Amino acid sequence: MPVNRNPLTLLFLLVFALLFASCSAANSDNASTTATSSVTPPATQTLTVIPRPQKILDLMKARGEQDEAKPVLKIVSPAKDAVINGSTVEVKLDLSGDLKGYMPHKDPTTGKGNHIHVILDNQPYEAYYELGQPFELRNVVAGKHTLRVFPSRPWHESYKNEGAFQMVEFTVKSGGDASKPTTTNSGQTMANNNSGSAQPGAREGKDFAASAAGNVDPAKPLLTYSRPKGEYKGEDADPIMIDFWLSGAKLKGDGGEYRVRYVIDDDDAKYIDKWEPIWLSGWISGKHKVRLELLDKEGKPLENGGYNTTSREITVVK
Ligand SMILES: [Cu+2]
Repeated sequence: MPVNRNPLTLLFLLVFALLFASCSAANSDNASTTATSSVTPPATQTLTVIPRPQKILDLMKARGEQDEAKPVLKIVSPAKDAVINGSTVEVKLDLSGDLKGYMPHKDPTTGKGNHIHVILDNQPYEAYYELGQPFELRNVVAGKHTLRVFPSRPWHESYKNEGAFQMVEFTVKSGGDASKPTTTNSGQTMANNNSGSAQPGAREGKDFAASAAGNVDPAKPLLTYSRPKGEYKGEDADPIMIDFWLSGAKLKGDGGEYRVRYVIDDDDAKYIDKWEPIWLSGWISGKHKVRLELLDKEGKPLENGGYNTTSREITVVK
């Protein structure tokens, strides 16, 4: 009784086989390996350094003189070596210098704008837009911390003039620990409880993961990792900019003796010899590791509190 069905099944199989054969035939045109299976080989990523994208050149043109500004940032709070009680640290900054119209502000329609990169210890930076109100570092654990700040553009490229970067060390006492015996009155407890959850429309701020200051010597060469970070989607994912702040060191191509080495995933190391952003094109979807290191004239990593070698994981969604 299955006799009747057989020709149909055979026909189906034949059509399927033909389809499959034509598929693998087409595939074998651009596949470099054996065409014995239809499994897609793992995609490899080849990154190339490309010039500053036209999109950014256009933005710069529309901004007028802003990109020639020489913004100077001062950390008003926390003061150098300040001791702060409680887990919320208010950051207040003073912006001065030759601004040429540069002013941090988030455009409510685009969600973009000039902003300050705020870095607690060696964590990924947070963006701070409205300097009229303090920025809150929330949930900061007890101990010694560093804060680093520098002005940035809407596309996250930092200003690299003298005075743009500032770093302070401060200490948090009994930060973030709600189980600590409270010797103060209920007002103190209220304040603690409120600090964790910001009311909508309130101050800019961020809950921070537990971290501690590196043993940094501000007089020694210091590389501050800025970009890339987080997730890159669609047209933002190609190219992706690498950008960092450099203090107390000049790179080879700028008349100094230092180099910056970067390693993406497990690729060969590449070098940056001029202090400017680079744009890398050719990212494939998925998670990637980006490592930035400052090297001395012997080509060895220059240690400074652990900050001069920084790895970040980013996600590319195409
Ligand atoms: Cu930014």
